[in-house]
Amino acid sequence: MRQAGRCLPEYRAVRRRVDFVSLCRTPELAAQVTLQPVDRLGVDAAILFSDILVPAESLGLEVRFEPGPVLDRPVRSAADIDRLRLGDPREQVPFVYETLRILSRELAGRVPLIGFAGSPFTLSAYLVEGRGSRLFEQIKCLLFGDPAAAHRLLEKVAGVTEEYLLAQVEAGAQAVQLFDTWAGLLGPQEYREFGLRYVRRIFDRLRDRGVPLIYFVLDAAHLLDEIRGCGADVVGVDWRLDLAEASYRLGNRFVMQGNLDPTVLLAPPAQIERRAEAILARSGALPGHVFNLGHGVLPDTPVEHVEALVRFVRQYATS
Ligand code: 1CP
Repeated sequence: MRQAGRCLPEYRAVRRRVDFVSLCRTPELAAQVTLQPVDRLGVDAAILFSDILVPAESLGLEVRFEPGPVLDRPVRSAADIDRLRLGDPREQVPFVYETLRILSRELAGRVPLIGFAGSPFTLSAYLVEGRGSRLFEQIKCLLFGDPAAAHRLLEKVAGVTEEYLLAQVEAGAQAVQLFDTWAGLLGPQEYREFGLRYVRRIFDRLRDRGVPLIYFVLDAAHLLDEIRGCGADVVGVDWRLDLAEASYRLGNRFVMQGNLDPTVLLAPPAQIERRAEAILARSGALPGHVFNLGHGVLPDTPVEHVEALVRFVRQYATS
């Protein structure tokens, strides 16, 4: 459950002392907050504490967080794209790998450790827009206005992302997840051209590393035929889709991850259990199921509600 830490008082206590970027860059602290949701909530996996914008540093870009990512100098022109350098993330963001090494030691197999990155399209959407956006018009202007330059950008971002993830596996990540949060803004044809092919390339490169490959796409209903060819082992979707129907449309060849609406966690526990049960009751027909939220935990979520959900899912799974 990504960003689960944000609803924890112990995470907020750490954040009162250090800003988000310093937290990501300080391996002992990043490892500490990675473990908080595992210890407090009893979830089945630990997800590296970092952000999808962290590897932007490997391309020579500066990012601030307020709390969402902001680039004061976004990538807008063909010249900006050609200026991006292709650094080795092991040298540019060594703290990510140190955090993973500390975590593999401390977890010692207690729960699997998941590394992650943004997809080339989703990361590029932030690099070009300069911040979060509802429609991400700037990246779309680039795709439609200068497709050749867009491909040069996606190519560079995919190259850095590939290395970034390979090095995470070398440092101890036991599964990797690619977040394609904004792919749903594309139509199927544009997704095939600017999204899917770079995702596929990354998963192809990681396949022989022997770790499960997870692909999360928000708002994916119109892209399922394409996503079938993504090359991952697990596909995560949000609550807008029925898991069994999504699995069928994906050819029943993926373990499915998801897909409780995180807003449900604001309702009383009895209602949370009702909604979670509806998902679990249908999961028997799936090739495999990783119960999760359909998107990140909302910051105002009461911790007791998340605890109640984890207890309920665990009980259901063993009953
Ligand atoms: O559990 C964890 O905390 C793991 C670490 C994690 C992950 C996996 C963070 C920490 N961010 C992410 C991924 C991420 N970051 C995504 C993909 C998520 C998904 O689709 O499920 C995206 C789109 C981002 C970009 C981002 N960073 C946002 C989104 C808002 C926007 O403006 O578009 C935000 C709020 C951030 C900052 C951030 N990242 C992570 C945290 C805990 C925070 C909040 C910082 C704070 O207030 O402490």
